[in-house]
Amino acid sequence: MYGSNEVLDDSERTAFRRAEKQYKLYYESNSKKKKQPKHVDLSDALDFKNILESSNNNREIPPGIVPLSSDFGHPVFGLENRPGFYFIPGALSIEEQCGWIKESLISFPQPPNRTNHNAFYGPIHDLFVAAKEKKFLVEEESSEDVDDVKEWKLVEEHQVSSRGKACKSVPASVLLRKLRWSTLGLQFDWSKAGHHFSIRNYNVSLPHNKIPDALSEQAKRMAAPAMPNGEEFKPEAAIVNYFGLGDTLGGHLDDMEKDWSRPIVSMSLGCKAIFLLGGKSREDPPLAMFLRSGDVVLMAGEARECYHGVPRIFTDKENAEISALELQFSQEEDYYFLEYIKTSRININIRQVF
Ligand SMILES: O=C(O)CCC(=O)C(=O)O
Repeated sequence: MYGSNEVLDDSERTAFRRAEKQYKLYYESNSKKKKQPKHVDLSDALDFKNILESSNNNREIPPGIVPLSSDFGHPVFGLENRPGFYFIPGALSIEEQCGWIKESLISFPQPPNRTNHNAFYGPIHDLFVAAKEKKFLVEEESSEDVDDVKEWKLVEEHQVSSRGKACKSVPASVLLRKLRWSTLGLQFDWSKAGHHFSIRNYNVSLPHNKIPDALSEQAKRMAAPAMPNGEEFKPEAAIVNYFGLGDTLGGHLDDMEKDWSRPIVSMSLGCKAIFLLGGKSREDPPLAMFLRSGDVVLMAGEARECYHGVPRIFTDKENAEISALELQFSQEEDYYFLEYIKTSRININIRQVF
């Protein structure tokens, strides 16, 4: 997935790329004051919150949107020309959203789960707590008999200066900000990703824990509208994507799982985003839609062959739409979660691999 983002052959010429550029965050170049984001026309983006409201009030809904009758307990919408795509607006309660945000910051990035920081720093334990406690990750003096093996260790702030100027260090809070992904369950190997003929796949020999039971149960419940009657979704792997201001997820396919009839269950948390759902070719103009905290998207069957990505997240007060989350976190008096999520979005996508 991340490998395919890097493929720049079709640069700006495809319809998908043009849509990404349309929604991406750019700043006004001649703004004398504080950096001003360029205005983006959002009028074409599908808004399932409005669509749900219209549907609940028997008002007309946009053409091509299909309310799906189900005994699921939440309204579910499909798209006429994208069979296998399901949108469940507001599927997660505010408590569930807060719970998954906390897990995504505290326990999901814990080893043996891997994160984008592994390649450089090796496994880091308790990054969120370390950031909260203003700790630093410092490079250990390499022992003489082990060439080129660098070890990094979390230490208190006051211990950094005592190590001398030559000692490399980075605040844990910076690493938390730069956390871009963590992988749960079967580990995805993107070590070879990043070039055209990348050999990226699940690597079953990498040490891993099972998907946590509670996440597995949540995913099974959410997957139901896309599952054949009587069959149960088997969560085996998950990727947690963390987005800060300006972060994007380029158009890609998730094609490493064996059975594409099984859905990918994708949960949105935190700041609102624009999701682009294209077709089977990057030349197909994608549909843009808002993803809010608590929304769940399922992609199964034909929809698994469709390019998709996230060109924008909104962190400003007006557009982020996280007031319910802010209220919940402020009641819990854990301001560090609140501070993080105010300018972030988290996506957890859960997959059946085999
Ligand atoms: O962030 C999202 O909502 C989409 C995530 C996604 O497309 C993926 O991880 O494959």
